[in-house]
Amino acid sequence: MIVEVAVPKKYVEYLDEEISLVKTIYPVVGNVFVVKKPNRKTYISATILDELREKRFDKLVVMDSLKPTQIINLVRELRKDVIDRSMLILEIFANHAGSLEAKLQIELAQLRHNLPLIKEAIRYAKIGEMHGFLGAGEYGFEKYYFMLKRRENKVRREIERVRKTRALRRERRERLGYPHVAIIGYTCAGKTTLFNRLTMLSKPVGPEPFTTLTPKSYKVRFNTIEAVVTDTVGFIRDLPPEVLEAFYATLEEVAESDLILNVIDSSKPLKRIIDEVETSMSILGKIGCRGKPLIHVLNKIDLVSSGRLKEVMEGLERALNNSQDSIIPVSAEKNINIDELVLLVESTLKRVLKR
Ligand SMILES: Nc1nc2c(ncn2[C@@H]2O[C@H](COP(=O)(O)OP(=O)(O)O)[C@@H](O)[C@H]2O)c(=O)[nH]1
Ligand SMILES: [Mg+2]
Repeated sequence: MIVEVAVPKKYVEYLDEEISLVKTIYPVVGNVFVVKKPNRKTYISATILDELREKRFDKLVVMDSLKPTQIINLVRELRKDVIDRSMLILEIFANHAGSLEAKLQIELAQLRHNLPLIKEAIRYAKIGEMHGFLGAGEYGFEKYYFMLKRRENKVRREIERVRKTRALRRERRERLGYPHVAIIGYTCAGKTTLFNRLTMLSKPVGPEPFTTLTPKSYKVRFNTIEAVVTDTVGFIRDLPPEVLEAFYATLEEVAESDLILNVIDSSKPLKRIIDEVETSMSILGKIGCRGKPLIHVLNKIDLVSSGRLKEVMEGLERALNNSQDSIIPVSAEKNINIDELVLLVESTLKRVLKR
């Protein structure tokens, strides 16, 4: 599957991150083009639409929030699937979601996003022309709409029910007997690279004992201690409001962890590093993680000079003033200082387990 990607001008300085978000779901990215001035009807200008018609691709990903009419018009113009940034982010969440509640919250957000689209589609007379739109398949759009509406009500009731049993699940997890380490951080910080680096140290275990956890969890040995490590969805810059509830639901794993590794890209400008760390800490506070053991993993040190690293470490320490959190510089990719990180995780977990 080839996707073409439209990025609004406001995200040009974060192009790498935006493309990396797309690639987590669609590894083959064709062309990326910048939209300078979105157009009301189709978001993308007529000129670019003409260019797109000449190209071979399967899906258009627009990294912005589109109105239902804009999506429908694009689908009609291009006869291809079109998704916007919210839909992409919900797919990323769905890939990471482990708990039933997170899955339901994500489905609810997807339904809420799709219902107005279908309503809009119903307004068009020639609905039959819409190319594979939203997988309506054999259902008429009306029928499809009411089916999704019923599903929405059901999901809402399920969420209520699941919330009541949350405490029960937590207990069950504790009985698994391993401490839990959650890897968080912004897009592209190197969470997955670190996760892979850590899991390389251990034999992967079958998914079966961890079915209550996310699909991205592995058992890792930190010298004398074994722990379950989860590669979380982490933080995405500029989250659309309609996905916030689903986002918080995916963070449940973090809230229930015994130790958090906050991965930071040390090659970013210091101001951005500090802004992101501050936002991360405030989100963690909101989900009840204040005071939970936390290690800031300053990643990608292979890309920065020692002088700059010192500057970043000091800046970060100032920003985190009098917090108990440790800071450790590493390179997950170049395998620098990972042994020290393993030791630090081991000693921190020992302390946690004694409590
Ligand atoms: N130079 C360098 N690149 C890294 C390092 N760790 C990760 N990367 C690169 O950063 C990009 C994002 O990494 P990824 O693990 O997917 O980030 P995630 O979005 O936080 O999961 C990838 O291109 C990695 O190869 C590192 O220590 N040094
Ligand atoms: Mg990742």
